[in-house]
Amino acid sequence: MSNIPVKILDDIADAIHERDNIYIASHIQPDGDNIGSILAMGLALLELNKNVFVLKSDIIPSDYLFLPGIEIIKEYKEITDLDLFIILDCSDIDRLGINKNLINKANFVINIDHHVTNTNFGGLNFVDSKAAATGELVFRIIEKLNIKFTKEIATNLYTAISTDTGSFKYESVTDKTHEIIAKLLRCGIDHSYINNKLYHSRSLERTNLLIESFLTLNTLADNKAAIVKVTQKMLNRTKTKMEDTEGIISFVRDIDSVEVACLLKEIDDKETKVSLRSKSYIDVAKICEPFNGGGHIRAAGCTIYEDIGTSEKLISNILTEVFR
Ligand SMILES: [Mn+2]
Repeated sequence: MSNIPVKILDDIADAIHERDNIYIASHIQPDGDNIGSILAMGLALLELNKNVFVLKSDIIPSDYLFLPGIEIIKEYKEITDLDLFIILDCSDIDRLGINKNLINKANFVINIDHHVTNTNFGGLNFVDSKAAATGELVFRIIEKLNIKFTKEIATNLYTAISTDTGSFKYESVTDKTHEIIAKLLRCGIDHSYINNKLYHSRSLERTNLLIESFLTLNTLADNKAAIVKVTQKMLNRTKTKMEDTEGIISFVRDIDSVEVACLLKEIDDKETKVSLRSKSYIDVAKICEPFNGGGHIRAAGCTIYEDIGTSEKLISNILTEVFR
């Protein structure tokens, strides 16, 4: 996290104080930073007695259903007085999914994010690519607004930061990250319970999917790159859903020789989702660029509109080139 100019925090605080009907949303295919950040922000603004609407843009993975306040994430049929739209952890408008059109209805938009690829689409843009998680930026805003960090808010922020840093292991983690976490621990959160919920709760079905996917493990470039696949057939056999692939890719990256891990997900016979992770020196966001994807240096993704076999060949060729 870089040193944050005081002005942006003041401007955001002013914008929030001036407005009453506040909508909050994040990207499709939600992860822990997304859900933890919108919940923390939503719960904090409720403390200010604002009319707060936390918008659902996609299915919430079951891992996060334990989060306090999860019931405030809802779909709203009719949205009229949109004084302020706060968008969190979302690099561009398209990633808002069904909530994308609300951008035009909103009187004012605040964009808070840490993706390098953020398009600065807001009236106010608080974009810090050095932040390890959007949760760190939400922490700063809640602190600026002088809102008490309740146990519920702190649990959501801990989840946001922990999940986006691989449990504080990634190089994006700074001394400031740990200072924030220390403050959250002082709010009385049960971090052992949170960690059990987040990282030690894999169902047997999901474990079977992990095993099946690893049977497809393919390495290239002197084992510096590794690819695993998940097909619709595997999901059927193991009685799982595509969101149950969450976490598989980190097992691929854990292989000692691997710098780039790749997970290919068969959406249908003309669509493959690609997730990429790197360990220490390859910029995987760059690899996704030709396919209109993006993300972070160490975690990125894209969609290839080909069958999974063809997609594997395309990605394999690029990875071979990258390590040549
Ligand atoms: Mn994030």
